[in-house]
Amino acid sequence: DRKKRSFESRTSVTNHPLARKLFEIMSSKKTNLCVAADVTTSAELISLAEKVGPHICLLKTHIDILTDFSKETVESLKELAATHNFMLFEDRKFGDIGSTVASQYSGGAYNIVDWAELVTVHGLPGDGIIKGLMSAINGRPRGCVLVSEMSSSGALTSQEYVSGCCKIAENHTYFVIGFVSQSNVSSDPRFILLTPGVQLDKSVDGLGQQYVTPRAAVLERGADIIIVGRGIREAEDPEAAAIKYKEEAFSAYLERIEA
Ligand code: BMP
Repeated sequence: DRKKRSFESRTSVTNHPLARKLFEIMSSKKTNLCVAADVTTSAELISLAEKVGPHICLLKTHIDILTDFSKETVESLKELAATHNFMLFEDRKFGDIGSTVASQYSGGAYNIVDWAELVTVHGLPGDGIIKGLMSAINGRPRGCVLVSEMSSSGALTSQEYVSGCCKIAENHTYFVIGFVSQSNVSSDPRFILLTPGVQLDKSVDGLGQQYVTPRAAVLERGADIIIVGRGIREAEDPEAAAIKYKEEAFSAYLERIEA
């Protein structure tokens, strides 16, 4: 059962190199925190990554909200990721036919495949989307996380949709390393569950977002990794906040595997 196993022990059950890398980072850095770096300038993005870098396993970006994106932005991010041992995770939420996503992944202004080891993908189009993305990786180690459920109120992700996403993942384990989810969508220890909508002092944001605490995400919803944006970014001291969220989420994880 996924929820009962340590990240370390799950390293050996997956054959995806990036899932292994992520498990190793989580075990060695003792962190299952992903920061959502939803800022609008490269300077803010780099500064946030410097502050939270030592405390995270993943830095999640929405690269298209930057007003000043450049190649230097991703070069700096790659350097920080290497220095602090975290991975770059572009939350692109690809959602189109295979042929289109292949161009979106490897082309345009962002050339996402070049710098983001992991990306998010919707299961909605069916598994052609996986084949399309795979056609653009050119031998590089890359992977994706399927968005199986969403944190926003009124999300249309039914049980049937979730099980469809699980089938896609099971059939494409050489590319899919896990799920964005709000519940225990899979007990397969190979898959990593990432849960957004996590904040300590708020329950909603007025635009549909719904929050749970790090403990609830890990212990009640089955999250392996918590994704935190504004709870950290808008804190007076983002580094201190990152440490707090990291400790809460990692101790909940230890509690879960020891129970
Ligand atoms: P915040 O913690 O500030 O609410 O940010 C949450 C982040 O997680 C955002 O970057 C959002 O795009 C992402 N996200 C989410 O909130 N819910 C989902 O179901 C899937 C997401 O990727």
